Amino acid sequence: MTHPLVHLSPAVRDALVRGAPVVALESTIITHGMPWPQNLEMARRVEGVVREAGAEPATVAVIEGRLCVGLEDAQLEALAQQTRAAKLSRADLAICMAEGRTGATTVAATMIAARLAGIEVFATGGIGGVHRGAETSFDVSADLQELAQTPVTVVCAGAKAILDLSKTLEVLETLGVPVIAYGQDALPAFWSRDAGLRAPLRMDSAGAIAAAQRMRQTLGIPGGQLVTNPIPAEDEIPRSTMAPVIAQATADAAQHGISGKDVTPYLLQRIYELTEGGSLTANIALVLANARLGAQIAVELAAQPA
Ligand code: PSU
Ligand code: MN
Repeated sequence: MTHPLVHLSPAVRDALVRGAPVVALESTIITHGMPWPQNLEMARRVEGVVREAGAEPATVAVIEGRLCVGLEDAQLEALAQQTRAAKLSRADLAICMAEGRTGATTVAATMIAARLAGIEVFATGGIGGVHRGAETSFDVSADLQELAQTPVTVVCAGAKAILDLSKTLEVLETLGVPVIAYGQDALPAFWSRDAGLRAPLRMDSAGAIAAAQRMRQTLGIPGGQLVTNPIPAEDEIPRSTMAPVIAQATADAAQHGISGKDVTPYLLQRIYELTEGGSLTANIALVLANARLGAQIAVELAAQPA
């Protein structure tokens, strides 16, 4: 079930062999999404939350060419301190491995690794999507294509509010990706619970999400599901507070000529500065909530074998 080139940690291997629930976790959020040392603290707490909810966490990264699914704590710590880890999406994964380098996986690359390992659920903060101004920049994240192809349910807090959320929804619809709001009608917008847009689909339980994934599999429809889980109310930053901050960060990125893979990390860092750390506190809270829901879905999937 697991591809021979995937290096499983002993705990993840044991869980997969037993058919126990496993949740994949990405690492770009550690190396390119949050500053040291909060990134390490977040990564450890996320793993703890997954375990508490009855599943095994499997953080994914390429370490000296090895595609690792499940990291030991020392590996997690070393990665969190890496300042030169590459940001790996679908386009870069194989090259990083072939050259024996170290890199952190984005949503797209983590989905690929999860599929190769036989893991069906993945929890993160926010996915990439269609950037503002994409009509001229053509900046559309490879995460969207991956959701259309790779059969993994991804739990996030909505597409990051730095994106053009309406265009992101349109592309996901074109690609046939179900976008499910968890427990509410509105699409969540990462730091805020409501993007001001209605989500295409709504589901209210982990069991229903798991059953939908099984049905998709039975019908032979490729690709995954996107579950958007609103940030807990007590941790949210209202949309009206974030709007000018995002506008400022976006303008700064344009002024500095930031493009390609650097756009998302630049915006997240700039928003962290502009909110004096407030965006990071919210970001950590929403990742923890997503890890919990991801684990609940993994538990349901394990109880509903294919
Ligand atoms: N959300 C965050 N922090 C991040 C990312 C998302 O809060 O660092 C990362 C994810 O790994 C996502 C990637 O897959 O940004 C998208 O990058 P791009 O827009 O270049 O595809
Ligand atoms: Mn991009």
